[in-house]
Amino acid sequence: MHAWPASEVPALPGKGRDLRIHDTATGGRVTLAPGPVARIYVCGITPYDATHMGHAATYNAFDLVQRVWLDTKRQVHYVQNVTDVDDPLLERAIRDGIDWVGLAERETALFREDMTALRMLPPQHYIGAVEAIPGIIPLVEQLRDSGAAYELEGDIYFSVEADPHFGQVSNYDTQLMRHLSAERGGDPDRPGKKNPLDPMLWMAAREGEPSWDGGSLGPGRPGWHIECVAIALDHLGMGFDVQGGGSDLIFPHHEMGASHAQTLTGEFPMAKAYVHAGMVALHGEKMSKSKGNLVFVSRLRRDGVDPAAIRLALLSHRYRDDWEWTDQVLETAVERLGRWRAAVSRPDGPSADALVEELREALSDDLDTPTALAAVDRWAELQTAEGGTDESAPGLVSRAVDALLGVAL
Ligand code: 5CA
Ligand code: ZN
Repeated sequence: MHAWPASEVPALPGKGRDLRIHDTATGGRVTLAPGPVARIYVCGITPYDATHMGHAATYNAFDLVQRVWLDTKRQVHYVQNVTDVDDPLLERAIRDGIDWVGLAERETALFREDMTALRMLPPQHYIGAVEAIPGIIPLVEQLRDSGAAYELEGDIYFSVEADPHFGQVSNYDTQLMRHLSAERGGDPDRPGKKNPLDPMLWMAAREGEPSWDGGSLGPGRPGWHIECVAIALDHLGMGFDVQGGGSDLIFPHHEMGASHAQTLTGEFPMAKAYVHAGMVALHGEKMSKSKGNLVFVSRLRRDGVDPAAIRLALLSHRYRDDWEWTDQVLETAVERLGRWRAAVSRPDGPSADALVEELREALSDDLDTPTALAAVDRWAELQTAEGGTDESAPGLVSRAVDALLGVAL
């Protein structure tokens, strides 16, 4: 699949700091020191509805990870998937009486537009589940042939016992894992499974549902976790730097994905850090396509809201926190954007060298965006109150805010 156009990332004087980030697996901060090419996989959308603020907040967090790496003069190898065949997508297509392929294409196209408008850097590899199927089949065969997977009425399940490190991404207890498995696409109560938590790798063809020739697996379609593993291993290999997504992906998705990959390769860990963004809520409940309590990026754009203000609204919260979207969050961002734009539109101003370092320090400190915004606020206030004589300052602030925060002033 094609991704979306990249906005330019201005180069800043000096060099950024290495990223210290919270790793779910170890439960603490890790300092990431990637090689010259940092590798990141971020779970993409299931395209059955438009991009909402929760999605945008999560992609914003991983965009910042890349901007910090780029500022350390590294290259970034970024891979993202599109879950363009899965139960929720098929169910929505049936509910609306439309073709599931058309639905996925339409919503993926809208996602690309939203990401472009928000200045999110595009992945180098943007891969759909459907196009990944030829690479998924041999992995499932390998797991089955090595005894790490088994058949149940034509479906193929991964045996969580095959991975000695199973459980080390989420560190959740069995009861919680079982509960979340039932809630998030698993089937812990299905009779005949070796372990209730075992996830499906290959689902045998169902009447009225799309299916693909799976060779020795028989006709069917892939499970959710193996989709991301096949794409990540194909394009990044083991031991990549960051596996990213929202906190609702910790279990089962990222736990199972890590176990699949570790069992397939015999290597550990799949990712050096498992990074998870908090959940954005609306009216007290997690924004979710299934509940329908949504604020869409595209709707705000249609209503004339500047995408830079949407981005500032996302940045005003720390990525790991759960937070609530309100009109006030957006109003504050619109107002801040106005102040910043006025401040950089002058021909000169107070020196911005210290500000660049403050931004670097805040972002390298587990993406502390509230502190980063407060630093720009202070420079803008000083500009308004006293001004300054540094002719390079307004341009430097614009470039730094663009390069490090993805906001075009
Ligand atoms: N296709 C899978 C990942 S392989 C999927 O989870 N798709 S999704 O469309 O449901 O979500 C896309 C991304 O947005 C995921 O990282 C998910 O964790 C994140 N996300 C979904 N809802 C919210 C929310 N309310 N707040 C923050 N992030 C969210
Ligand atoms: Zn995924």
